[in-house]
Amino acid sequence: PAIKHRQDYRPPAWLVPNVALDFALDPAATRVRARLEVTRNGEGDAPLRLDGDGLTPLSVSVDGLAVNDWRIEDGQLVVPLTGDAHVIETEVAIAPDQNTQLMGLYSSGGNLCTQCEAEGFRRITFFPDRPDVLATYRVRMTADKARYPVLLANGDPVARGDNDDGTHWAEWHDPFPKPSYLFALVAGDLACNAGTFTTRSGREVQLGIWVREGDLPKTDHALHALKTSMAWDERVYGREYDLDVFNIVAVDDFNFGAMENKGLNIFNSRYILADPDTATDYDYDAIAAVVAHEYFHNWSGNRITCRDWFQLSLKEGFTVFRDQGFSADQGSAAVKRIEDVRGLRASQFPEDAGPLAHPVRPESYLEISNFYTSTIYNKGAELIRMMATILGPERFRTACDLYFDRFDGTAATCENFVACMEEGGGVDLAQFRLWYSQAGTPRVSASLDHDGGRATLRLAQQVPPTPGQSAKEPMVLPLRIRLFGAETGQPLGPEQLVLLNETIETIVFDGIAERPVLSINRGFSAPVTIESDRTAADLAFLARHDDDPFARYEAMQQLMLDTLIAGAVEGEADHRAVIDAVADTLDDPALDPAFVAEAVLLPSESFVGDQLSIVDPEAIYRAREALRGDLGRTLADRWRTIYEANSSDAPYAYTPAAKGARRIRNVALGYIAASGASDAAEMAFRQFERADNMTDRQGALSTLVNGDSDLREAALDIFYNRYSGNALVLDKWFQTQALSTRDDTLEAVAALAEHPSFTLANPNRARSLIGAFAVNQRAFNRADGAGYRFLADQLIALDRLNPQTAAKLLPPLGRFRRFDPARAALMRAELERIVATPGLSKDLFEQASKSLA
Ligand code: HT7
Ligand code: ZN
Repeated sequence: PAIKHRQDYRPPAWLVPNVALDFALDPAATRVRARLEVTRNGEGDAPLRLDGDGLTPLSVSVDGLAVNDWRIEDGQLVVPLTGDAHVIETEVAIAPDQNTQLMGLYSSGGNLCTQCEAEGFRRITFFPDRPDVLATYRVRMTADKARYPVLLANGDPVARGDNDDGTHWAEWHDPFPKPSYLFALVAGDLACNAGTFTTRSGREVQLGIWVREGDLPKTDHALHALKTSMAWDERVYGREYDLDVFNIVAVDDFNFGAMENKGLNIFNSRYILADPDTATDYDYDAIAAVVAHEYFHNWSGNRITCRDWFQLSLKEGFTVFRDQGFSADQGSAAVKRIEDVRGLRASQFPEDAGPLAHPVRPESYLEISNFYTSTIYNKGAELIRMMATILGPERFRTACDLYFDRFDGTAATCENFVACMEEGGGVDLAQFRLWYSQAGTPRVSASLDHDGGRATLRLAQQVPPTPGQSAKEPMVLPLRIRLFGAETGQPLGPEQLVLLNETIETIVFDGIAERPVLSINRGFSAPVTIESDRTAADLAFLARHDDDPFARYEAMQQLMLDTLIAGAVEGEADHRAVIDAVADTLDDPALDPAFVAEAVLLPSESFVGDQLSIVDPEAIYRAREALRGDLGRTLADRWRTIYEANSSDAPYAYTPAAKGARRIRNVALGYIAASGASDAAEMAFRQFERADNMTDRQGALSTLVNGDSDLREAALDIFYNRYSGNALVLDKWFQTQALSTRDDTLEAVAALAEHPSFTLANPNRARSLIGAFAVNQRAFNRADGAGYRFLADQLIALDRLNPQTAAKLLPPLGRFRRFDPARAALMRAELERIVATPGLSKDLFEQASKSLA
């Protein structure tokens, strides 16, 4: 298969200003007729090339006359054309019921829906399926009325009617030119939670959240989040919605979280449906964030789209940055930042340090679906955040306005965005652009000397080599820095923004009488790793005194990390500094419980492993369990007090205060269990039984599944029976077991893969068991290699159904360079087995072969 290179971009030879589509919908055989008005773009006599994937034309006509001088080349329909403007009509037949890849037009839960990003439209009809071909769409669809009473597409409804044969039809028109990846239609038996939103210029928008009738009571949170997002984008970015209709449809089978199709978002139902009995606080937060994300794409993605897929982070990085800002404004900004950084470190940092590392603007790809990565999304968002930090809020807003005004209605590039930041912000970002082209997480070493009233900070940066990029230039790293007096605990001067842009730099602070302690990368102002010479005492000091909540959290994490590494490497460690710092944090009445809950959580086993050149999963697990146990026992009274103080008989409320109480309470329960207390399982089971909400029920279940009490099986059975009709909650049942720390987790997971409720055909279910197991560091990396074999078997089976989902689950196998030779050989062998599998998709082939390279 052909590798695509960013440098090979050429403008399209033909444009398609207008397209009309006519669907005769049927799950077994849908007929699609397409009428394309095409115009030559520039000079030359290139034939018209229309992308197709698995399509065979039933007919082709040019300017109303059937032609037969067309040919199929690599799936493309090639039509010789003599003039500069023509009308091309094609007809194809497709089978949504057979579409297990969930790309193009497919069936989910008896309804028909589409997913076209990135290259799914070519599975529906022949078209120049590239994001820089913008067309207005007119869509007509006909379907059986009893089976598909609701017919939706992009834009505004134009007309509808009934036919004599039991079918009905609807026509939709989207006046905004859009790329094919934003096309959508839905035909189904759906109910609507309807609302309205009046834009700041006074236009009333009809909002609809479409779901199965029985799920209607679970849609209020999503509808509320949508309205809140619309108001937020007007207030914070000055962006108003532009159509009269905004519909969201929830489907159960979906490869991703959601899709921002113009005026018709299609969502994975897990990011729409919520009620206290079935959704956790985490789910509620995620629903609001994803609803906001997709809505914000209307400007950052739809009104301004990407010129080519190498520019994907233009829309995704910016939109993640926007949704992070939205979520921060809904509750605790500090906790949101901590969660985002934890997510970045859990997925993007390992990606950047492994065989699949790539720049935020990649140079090449085999399969674009493999590039919907944490680097494109989350590191991309960090790049925008750094530019916002460098510009400051007002100039950043001016620069965003410039970008939206200048590129509205076009397909733009990352370079266009940075140029607007430069022009609108009045700054030079020449060197900053390296963030788009250089992969790898920069490492900054920081050492602070103090001598005779002068503090000298020495900073050095290093960007590690990554595949295809052995030598790196120094980058611009915006580091928010402040010094604190070690005796007084007071800040020694204001915070400074240091733009580190050399390999080595020295910064001098004069008039520093007291020994200073360094607070650096406050708010995680740059997505880098800091290595400093701060002692355990310095870190403990910052954990108590730093006035930046993120830096306070970070100091605590570093202290914990150093202790865990010592424990893993040396077999034992002194836990006192961590225990004292945790005790002080628990005792500080000024702190928000939600923040405390984050601050007292130990770094994950995987994050500890990421700091070591060779990961010893057993040693890390033992060191972490030892520290958890010690914290649990030494602070036993505090955990119980916190547990009781944050218990309440009040009914579930999704408020910041109630969420914070549930969070700290469940963290306390975890420590009580870790202490080995004899009543821990009873406590957890009591919570499990009495809970009126999924946050507490799942929190209790997660504690129980790690143990061996009889109550474990009882709770799992109760949970399964209670929710056997609810797919999203059953996913939690599978996932919780796959994440268990027990020795027999692999055997349990293998048995669950044979469970009647398990299927690889549903991506949520596959991810909940297979995906969760593969990130369970100890269980997956069992010394006998059985975890690797299990994952490879599952991926090979899944690849036959859904290559995209299979490819997304492969990366844990590619981490073999970080493990001992015996494990590394076992992992490599499984990767080689995958690559050698006949009929492998290019999705899985690309991930596996790059992992081996
Ligand atoms: N822009 C959307 C990406 C997406 C996607 C990509 C590949 C395969 C299936 C997909 N479904 C949605 C989601 C987003 O970032 O908003
Ligand atoms: Zn997105």
